Amino acid sequence: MRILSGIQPTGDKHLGNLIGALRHYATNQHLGEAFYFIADLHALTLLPDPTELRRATLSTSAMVLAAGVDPERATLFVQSHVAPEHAQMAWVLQCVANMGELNRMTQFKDKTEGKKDGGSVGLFTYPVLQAADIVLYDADHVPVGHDQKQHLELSRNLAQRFNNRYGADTLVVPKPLIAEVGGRVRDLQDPAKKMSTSTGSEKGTVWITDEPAAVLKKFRSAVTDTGNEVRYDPEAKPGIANLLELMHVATGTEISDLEAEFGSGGYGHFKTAAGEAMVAYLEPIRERYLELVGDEAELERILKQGAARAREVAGATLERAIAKTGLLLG
Ligand code: AQP
Repeated sequence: MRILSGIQPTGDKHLGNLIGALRHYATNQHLGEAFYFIADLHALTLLPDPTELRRATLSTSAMVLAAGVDPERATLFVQSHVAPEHAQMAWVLQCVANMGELNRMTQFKDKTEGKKDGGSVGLFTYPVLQAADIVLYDADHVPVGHDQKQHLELSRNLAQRFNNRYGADTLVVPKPLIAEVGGRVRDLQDPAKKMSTSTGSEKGTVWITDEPAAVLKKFRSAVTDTGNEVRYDPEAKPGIANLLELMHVATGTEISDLEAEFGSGGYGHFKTAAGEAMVAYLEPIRERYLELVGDEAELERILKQGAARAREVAGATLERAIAKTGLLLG
């Protein structure tokens, strides 16, 4: 089994990133050969400040390691360290993709809403680069949050179309790995929305690096639903269901047992308990992160080692795919 997943260096990471993606990186590295990358080419689509992009690439690497990825077991690398392979594969897949299917990508629509210039071309073709990232590593499983389901479906379609045109089994067709619980962590102030770096509310977004007091405060002021019964009902009680899922991840206690414990005790008591559980869950990750982020030389060593392994695998796949297209290999 080959697993691949990427995360953008967009500054601090939130609970959605941790629970929807990062915590699975650590567990999935034991299921097969895992490749995890810091998606700085993707981050460039929003033209971040160059100094900040460099800083965030290292800090996000530290966060992936703090979440439990072992660089001796999994390959951790920065996407731009393998840029020639990713960009070439993306070009080949852009020629296979069509405008209609890219026009349907909801994330592009969300991110360009209200923008007079319609957003960058890179943002539009972002899902094709993502497909290239995946097929280059022959990844059959891609752990992501629910928000990436549509992009994964596109990756599958592009890989299949490439294979139909150029030869069966040239590219591995990937499958998403989405956890049933925690695949969509919601904004604590607006449970109708996902917790998000770019569109979330400050009070409703819990950063992994938040101080314990800030985490507790955000949980205590979480928007809940009408009524006062702590019951898991994502349709009727999305705020409470979100908190129950978060507490389940933080403690390992089954949601039904949490319902039994907190059912009639009132929302206030439950929110405080959920916040305290999250503080305890985040504390070791936060501590490890602070330790790692201060050691740039070690981070650079790990990333260099990862890039060498990534280049080896990506280069071989690219050669195999390009040879089928009729392009003359140099
Ligand atoms: N709310 C979420 N619940 C569960 N999973 C989530 N992910 C993101 N939000 C949630 C998962 O985190 C991984 C990394 O996402 P990314 O590289 O897109 O990182 P980002 O841009 O910093 O995170 P956001 O918040 O997703 O950015 P916006 O909303 O601004 O685009 C992915 O596997 C994703 O599914």
